[in-house]
Amino acid sequence: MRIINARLRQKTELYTIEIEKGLFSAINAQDKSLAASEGDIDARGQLLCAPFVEPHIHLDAALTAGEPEWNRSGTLFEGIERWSQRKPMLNREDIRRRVKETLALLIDNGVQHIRTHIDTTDPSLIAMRTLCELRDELKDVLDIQVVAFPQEGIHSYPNGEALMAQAMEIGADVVGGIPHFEYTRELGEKSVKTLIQLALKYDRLVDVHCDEIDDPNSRFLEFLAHEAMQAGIGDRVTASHTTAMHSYDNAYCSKLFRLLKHSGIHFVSCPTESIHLQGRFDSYPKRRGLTRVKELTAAGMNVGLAQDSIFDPWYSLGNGKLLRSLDFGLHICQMMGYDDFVRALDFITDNSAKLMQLKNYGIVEGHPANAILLSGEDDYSVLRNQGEVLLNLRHGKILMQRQPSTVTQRVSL
Ligand code: 17E
Ligand code: FE2
Repeated sequence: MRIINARLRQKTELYTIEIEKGLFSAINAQDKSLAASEGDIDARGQLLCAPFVEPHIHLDAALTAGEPEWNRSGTLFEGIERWSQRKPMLNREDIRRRVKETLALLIDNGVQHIRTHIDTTDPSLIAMRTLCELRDELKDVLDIQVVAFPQEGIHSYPNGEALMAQAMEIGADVVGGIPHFEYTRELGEKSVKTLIQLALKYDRLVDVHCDEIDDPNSRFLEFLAHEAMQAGIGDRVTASHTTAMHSYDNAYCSKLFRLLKHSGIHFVSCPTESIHLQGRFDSYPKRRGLTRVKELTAAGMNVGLAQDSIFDPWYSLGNGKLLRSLDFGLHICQMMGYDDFVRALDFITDNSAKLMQLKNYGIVEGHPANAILLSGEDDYSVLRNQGEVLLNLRHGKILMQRQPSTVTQRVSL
């Protein structure tokens, strides 16, 4: 199998890409005299890119907005309350149906690698069991990392710590946490210690909802980074949201960045979610509440962008399009320069692949033949036109193909 007339990121010439036994077997600048042959996929000069990576999404809650009640205040805290009303109604079939429907949206939008936070503050752990089951069942179609996420706290929820350990036994890939939501600062710190211990014991990655609040005094990030550094696992740790960093004093932030850099931890920001949930206790001016994506990136740290929610108690829009999250993120963080645009897709591809520690990611000879074809020639044009995903290819097989939309009629000008 062969893909011809493909453009690759950061390259100007056209490429021919050969696929054998599900792997990229040859990637070469295209000979001008090349003639198409039967069975070729003709990329028509469009961008062939590594699949999009969704490093932070709550699949257990997806498609439950309004059940049984809508989040009317638009705060994170009301979202947690609404979700706790929905939790007792969870069952395997309900979860499987919603998760599959959401995964279909993600596949249609070019995603093949997903990290999902699954709530462990449920004595039945039904969502955890069901997601681990689906992860294994669907491994030929998607890579899914399941995070054991204690939505109502590790030390502020009955048996919270035991439930986390149980989730690790069931097979969670990543240890989560929510220190800013624990009852006290002390319990928040204790929860970070506990989750790092769990990660060491079970040899898992870490991804913490950290300081998702506008409180400038919420400083669990420094604690997490330090604990990760002390344990020697900084590269295996991600701090998600860190929205309080938006409100930190610049002097404190400057000192904090030194530690963050030394620790080697990664970051995830969820632009649509944070612009919606944060700043809710402000009148005017209203804080944007996104973490400092621009400054973290400029300081050489790794940040991925994510959707967080699709039609759930926290966020009642969302459609699987990471290009939309990217668009919002660049605007809100004022990353609107030429240099930002020409590498923009890093935020929804390589950066997130790195924090998820994906192996063999990228269009490289010998790697699994996983790629998407985007309408647009490069990062800039795909971003500007919110390019469509025309093809989603995994191990050389087509997961999804779409006819590009075309205007069929236009007034003469
Ligand atoms: N739970 C949470 O604590 N924060 C979020 N942004 C979502 C769920 C979506
Ligand atoms: Fe989240």
